[in-house]
Amino acid sequence: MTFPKAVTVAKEQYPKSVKKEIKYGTAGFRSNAAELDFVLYRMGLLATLRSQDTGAAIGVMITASHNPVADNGVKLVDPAGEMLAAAWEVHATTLVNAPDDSLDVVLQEIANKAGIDVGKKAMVIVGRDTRPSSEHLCNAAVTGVKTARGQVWDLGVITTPVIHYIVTCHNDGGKYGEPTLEGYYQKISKAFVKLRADGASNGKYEPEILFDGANGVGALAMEEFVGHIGKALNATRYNKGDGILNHMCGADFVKTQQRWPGGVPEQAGIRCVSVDGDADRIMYSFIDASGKYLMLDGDKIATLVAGYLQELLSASGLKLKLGLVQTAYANGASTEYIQKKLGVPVSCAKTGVKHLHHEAQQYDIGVYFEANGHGTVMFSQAAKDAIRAAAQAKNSSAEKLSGVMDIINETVGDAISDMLFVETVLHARGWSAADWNNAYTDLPNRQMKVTVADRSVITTTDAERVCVTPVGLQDTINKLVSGFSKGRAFVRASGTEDIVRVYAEAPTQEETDKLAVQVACAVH
Ligand code: NG1
Ligand code: ZN
Repeated sequence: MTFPKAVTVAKEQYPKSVKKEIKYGTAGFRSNAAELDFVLYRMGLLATLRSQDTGAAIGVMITASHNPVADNGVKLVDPAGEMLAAAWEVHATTLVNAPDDSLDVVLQEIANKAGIDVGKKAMVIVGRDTRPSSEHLCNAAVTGVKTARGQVWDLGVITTPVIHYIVTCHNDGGKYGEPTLEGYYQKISKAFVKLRADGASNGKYEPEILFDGANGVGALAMEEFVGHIGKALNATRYNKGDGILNHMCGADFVKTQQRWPGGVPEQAGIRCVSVDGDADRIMYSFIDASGKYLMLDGDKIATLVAGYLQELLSASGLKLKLGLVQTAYANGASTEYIQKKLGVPVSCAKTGVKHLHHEAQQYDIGVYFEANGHGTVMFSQAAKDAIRAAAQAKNSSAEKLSGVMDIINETVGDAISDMLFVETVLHARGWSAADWNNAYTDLPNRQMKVTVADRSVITTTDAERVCVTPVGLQDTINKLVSGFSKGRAFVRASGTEDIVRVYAEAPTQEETDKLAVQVACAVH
C-alpha cells in the first residue's frame, strides 16, 4: 500500500462531510468554511502528488477572496506560479468526491495515470488569508501533505499574489526574485521609489491615496509596503481589520455596487484604492469636484498601463509586440480606445485568469485584466533580455521599462503591485484621477444574474461572446440587440455560482437596462 495512512487519517480526523458532488472550478474549491475540512486534507494529499509529478514546489492558498467571511476555499498553484493544470483540476475533483474508504486507491490511480514515482521528495508551500477559519483549514492541508510524506513550508497569513511569487521564485532558483516575503516587498518597493526619485509630485499628480484594505490580508500587506516605501506615497489606511472582511468595502463591493467603500472618509479629488479579501483584485474610485462618484475599474487600469507601456516601448526603439487581453465583460469603450486611439492590439479570452494569462503569452509584453480588477502584465524572456540590455546601455525609456518590470508581479494579478504601477503611470503623466478617467467614457452597461434549472445547457464559443446552445438562443439575442443602435449583449454560465450571467451595453443606461432584461427573459 503506497498511501497507508490516507484512509485512517481521513476517517479519524477529516471524514467526508458533504455528499453532493463538488467541482474544482475557476476559483478552486469554494464554499461555506464548515464544509471544507475534508477538502483541505485531500488537497494537501493532492498537492504532494503534484509536487512529485513536477519535481517542484506546489502552492496551496486558503482563501475565498472577495466572498463573505463565513466562506473559504482552496486553490493550488503550479510550479511557475500559474493556476493548476487542467488535467489536475480533474484529479482534484475526483479525489475530493471519492469516499473516505477509497482514498488510497484513488491516489494510486492518479499517481499511475500521471506516471509519478511516489517515493520522490515533495514540497508544498501553504498560505492563508485572515479568515477565522483559515488556520484550522490550513492545518487540515498540512496534515494531508504530511500523510503523503511531503515537506511543508508554511508562509502563514499572506496574500494570494505573494504565494504565487514565492512558488515561482523558489522553483526558478531565485531568478525572478528572492523567494521570501522580504524579497517580495524589497523588489517591488525599491523599483517604485526609484522611478519617482526626482520628486513624488508631478503636474496634477499628488502622491496621496486612501487605501481600503477590505478588513483583510491586503491591509497587512499594505502596512509592510508603507514601511518600505516611506514618503514616496502617502497612503492613509482604512478597513485594516477592525471590521468585517469584505463587508460594505473592498474591491468587489466597489465594483458591484459602484459606491464609495464604507469605513473610508469621503474626500473629493483623492484617489481611493480598494483591494479584495486576498489582495489580488483592485479598484480605484474618486469623488470629482462636482461631488460625483467615479469608479476606475480593471478596464481603466488596463488601458492606462497598456498605453504607458506602448509609449515607453516606441520611445525606446525596441521592436517588441505589445498586446492587451480582455474578456467579453470589458467595456466596449475601453476596447475601442485602446485599439483605435492607442493602436494596441486587443485579444478577447474566456472569463477566468488562466485563460487571460495563456492568451497574454502570445505577446512579448502581454497586459491582461478582467473588468473586476484582476490582472497583471507578462514579459517574454526575449522582452526581458532586450529591455534589460537597452537599460544597461542607458536608453532612458528602457530604464523606465526595466523599473516598471520590477514593480509588476508577473506571476498573477496583485492588487498592491498593480496599484504601485498605476501610481507610477499617473506620476509619469502628471495626471489627476479626473485626467485618467477622461481618457474615455464607459458605455452604460448592466450585468444580471438569471437562475435556471440547469445552467450547463448554456454553452458558448468565440471567447463566450456567442451562445451555441440552447439552439436558437443566439438568434434571439441577435434580434434583441439589433433593436438598439450600438448595442451588445451576451450570456454565459457562471463558473463560480449556480447562475447564468447576462451582460448588456448600449448608448444609454435606460436602453442598456431594457436590453439586459429582454435578454434575461430570453434565457429564462
Ligand atoms: P464567473 O462566476 O465564472 O463569472 C467570476 C468573475 C470572474 C473571475 C471568477 C473567479 C465576473 C463576471 N466573473 O467568474 O471574472 O474573477 O469569478 O473569482 O466578474
Ligand atoms: Zn481575490
